[in-house]
Amino acid sequence: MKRCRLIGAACLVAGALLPQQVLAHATVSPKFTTQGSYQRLAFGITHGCEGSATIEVIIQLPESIMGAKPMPKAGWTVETEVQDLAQPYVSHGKEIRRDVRSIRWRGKLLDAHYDEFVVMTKVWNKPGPVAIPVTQLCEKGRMDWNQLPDGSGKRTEYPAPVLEIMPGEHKH
Ligand SMILES: [Cu+2]
Repeated sequence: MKRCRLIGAACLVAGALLPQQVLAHATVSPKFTTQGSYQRLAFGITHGCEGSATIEVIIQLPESIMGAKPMPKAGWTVETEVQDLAQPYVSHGKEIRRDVRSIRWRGKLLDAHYDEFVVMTKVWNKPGPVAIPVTQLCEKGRMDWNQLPDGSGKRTEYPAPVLEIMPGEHKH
């Protein structure tokens, strides 16, 4: 650390970036929401595949994330995939039997840049953690952010972003 101070600003920057690069991976923001609420989710891509630019971002939505609508993004195409639900639900008085299960953006994000992919959703009326796997395809290579903690307390290499649904009142 003393040596760092002597080297100055460049060292401070490196020190600040390093842990974040190790920990950040693919992220979801916010990390907490309330059961039954409408929630904007922003998925962050913090780096490419070992330096290679990201060209596709695919988000897999579990059934606890309902009525997903991706926000269009300049420079990127977006596609949604709809599937039959195991558990239909009622929204605005209508039974919903099929819902968006994956969203795919195609474009280009350099390793040196950061970007966010935004989805409007409604979370189901039940508290608990929800893992939302993200796949990142690069010009060279891919990364599947789909690992869940194994309970050992060890850090996983490719953790899935996790949204924590908290108990509480929801208003419509
Ligand atoms: Cu990472």
